[in-house]
Amino acid sequence: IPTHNWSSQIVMSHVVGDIMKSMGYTVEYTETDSNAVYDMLKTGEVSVELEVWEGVFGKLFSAALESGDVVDAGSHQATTREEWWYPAYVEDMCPGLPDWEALNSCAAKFATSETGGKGMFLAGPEDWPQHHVERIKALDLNFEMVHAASAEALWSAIDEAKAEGRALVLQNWTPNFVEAVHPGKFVEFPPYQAGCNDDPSVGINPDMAYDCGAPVDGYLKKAAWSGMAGKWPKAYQTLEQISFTNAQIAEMAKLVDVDGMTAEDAAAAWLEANRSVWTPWTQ
Ligand code: TMO
Repeated sequence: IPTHNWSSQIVMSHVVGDIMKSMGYTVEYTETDSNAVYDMLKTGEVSVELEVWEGVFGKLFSAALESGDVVDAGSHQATTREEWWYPAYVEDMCPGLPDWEALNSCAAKFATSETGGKGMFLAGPEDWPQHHVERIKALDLNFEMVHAASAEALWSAIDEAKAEGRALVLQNWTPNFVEAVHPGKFVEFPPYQAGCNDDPSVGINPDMAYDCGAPVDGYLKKAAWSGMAGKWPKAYQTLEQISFTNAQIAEMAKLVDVDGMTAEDAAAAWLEANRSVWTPWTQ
């Protein structure tokens, strides 16, 4: 079971691993890049991926399915959104938000020493391929992308900006613990439509792709190595039944990012508190 660099995915991986262990399976965790994992699934080097977020990984996942070596093990109940986001007080500093067109008129307020006169967009780590640079170009935004080194660096940037009353727009997503802790909103870009990230003619810029926002009710899927169902049929059956809600996933993130638990302890606590949710999946 591969783990990545955001808390809900790590906790969920341990939750599912512990469920598989309760069924008698042997489980090993391996920390991997969240892009590379789609190739690792093709060879069975990893068996599952528990959080395939449409906005960031949809393209990689579709390509992996086409290879025939990766299968779609179904969707979680949760729907997802991964998008530029700002803490609520920023709206007073940049009237017109959450509409994206407001960003350029206040770009200077988002500027840092790193970005000169341009606004800074603080993106997540490099292995979350969301094509922000392409979008900045396609929508002619006076912004420059800077990568945060980790998810934790995104959260401390919110705390620092808040303490200093500075404008900040950064990568965020839902479900996440952030919504319970920091009031704020996603930027409303031109709505996502099929093809806008591939076909220049689709979307408001006739010459460029990526001229749209991320899906607002994206899927969250489970993926598996195509050999899993044959090798461990019962485990695969359980994987197909596993389905977490937005609230459950936000809670998994909170146990680590707010309560400071380790992923292992968070998974154990979650399983203990939610026995009636997961035991039917093992039957
Ligand atoms: C994949 N992520 C939830 C970090 O956008």
